[in-house]
Amino acid sequence: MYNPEIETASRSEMEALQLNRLQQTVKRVYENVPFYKDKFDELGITPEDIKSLEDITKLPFTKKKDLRDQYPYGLFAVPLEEVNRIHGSSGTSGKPTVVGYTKNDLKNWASIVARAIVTAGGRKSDVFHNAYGYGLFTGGLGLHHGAEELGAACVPISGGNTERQITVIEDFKPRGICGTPSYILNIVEKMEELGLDPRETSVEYGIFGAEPWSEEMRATLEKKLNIKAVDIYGLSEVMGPGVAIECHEAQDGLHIADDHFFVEVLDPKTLEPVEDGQVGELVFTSLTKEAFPVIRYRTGDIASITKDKCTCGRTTTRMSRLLGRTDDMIIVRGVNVFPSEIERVLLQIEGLIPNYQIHLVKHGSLDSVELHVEVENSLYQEIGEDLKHEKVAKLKRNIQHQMKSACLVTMDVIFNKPKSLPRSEGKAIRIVDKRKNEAATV
Ligand code: DLL
Repeated sequence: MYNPEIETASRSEMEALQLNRLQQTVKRVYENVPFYKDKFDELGITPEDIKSLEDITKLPFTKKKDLRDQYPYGLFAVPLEEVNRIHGSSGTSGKPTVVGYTKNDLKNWASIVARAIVTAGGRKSDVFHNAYGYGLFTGGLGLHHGAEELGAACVPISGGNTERQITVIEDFKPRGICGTPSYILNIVEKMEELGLDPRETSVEYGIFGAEPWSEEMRATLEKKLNIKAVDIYGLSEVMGPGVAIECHEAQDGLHIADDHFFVEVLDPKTLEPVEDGQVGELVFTSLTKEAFPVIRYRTGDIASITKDKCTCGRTTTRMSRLLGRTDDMIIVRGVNVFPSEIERVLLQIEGLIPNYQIHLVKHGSLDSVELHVEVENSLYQEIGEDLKHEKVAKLKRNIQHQMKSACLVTMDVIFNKPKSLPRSEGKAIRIVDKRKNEAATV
């Protein structure tokens, strides 16, 4: 473990640390961010009212809209002179949401990510191939400074230029790799196309996240690359990558860095807490951030948590793989469908390439779902352009049947040639909402 004292602390030790840091954070925002001061005043509370961790429920929520309204610097709790780095996340609506870090914040973030890399099975001696995009997005620089803090040799290749990625992997011999699961799969496909065996590379573990992915996608990546793949979670508003990560030992839930982030799981409708183990919206309060503290940030991400000790020995809170987002749930004729459920089912079906898109369309006044899938090379060679081939019809019936039993919705299936759907270099676009004529990244 990178930081055993923290990672195996007893619940009461951790809660004492969290309370102390929460009180400091609340004081910091009250004194330095007019937006929060006004909200506290409206609710008639002051920092002194936070006497226990349970008192967090007295505090107001923060939402993405608040970040947009305060664009660009309205939620910063320090003057710009003290800000050392600025990141942003690209919203669908044009302007990015802006977040900032002091020197201290960057130090903390680097050590959180160093801890995360060790949790994933990384070591100081590793060469670490970083295929997350460098830029306003927190993925590239977040993993970069974590790897460097650990003492690993970070290869800052960023996303894109896939053939070059392959040369660099072959020549630099990384033990660890990170990127979005869809982009790593894209690299794997390219290797196969070039006649290389992805199982033969030096890579032993992968740190994948920043977009929804399923257990089936994990199985695919682990098999194709002969590696251990762990899930990393984070969001720019709360810090960036490293808020939580799976351990390579158990791969059973993502360990949250409890000493820096306080998590609540709430029913997204009532905003009441749900029991541990129950699914709800993740809400995070930062505990150490100076430049951009967030109070009860509603992530829109859906998961459950457990405080049970993990078999790896860590005692930190663990969150489940994300089940979806409150805003990406597809509602088709009254039935709720999570895109991740669609992926789970699709990736188990033989004859398909693990790349797909979900198109939401309107037939008359009714919403329906079109699944755009690619047939596997061998099948394509057999059927050619004949999409009416009996084998295709059979595959279609099979997909529709399995989707109907898993998601309770009949979906149309559109077959495509191998490698004809878009490939991602970062976050994949899985849902195309043709009802509104726009693409949504989820
Ligand atoms: O995606 C930070 C990150 C970088 C995480 C690299 C992991 C690795 P944003 O661009 O602000 O930040 O997007 C955050 O992405 O609210 C989730 O909906 C989604 N997301 C992040 N990690 C995962 C994951 C980065 N492991 C938003 N599984 C979050 C599913 C994820 N979704």
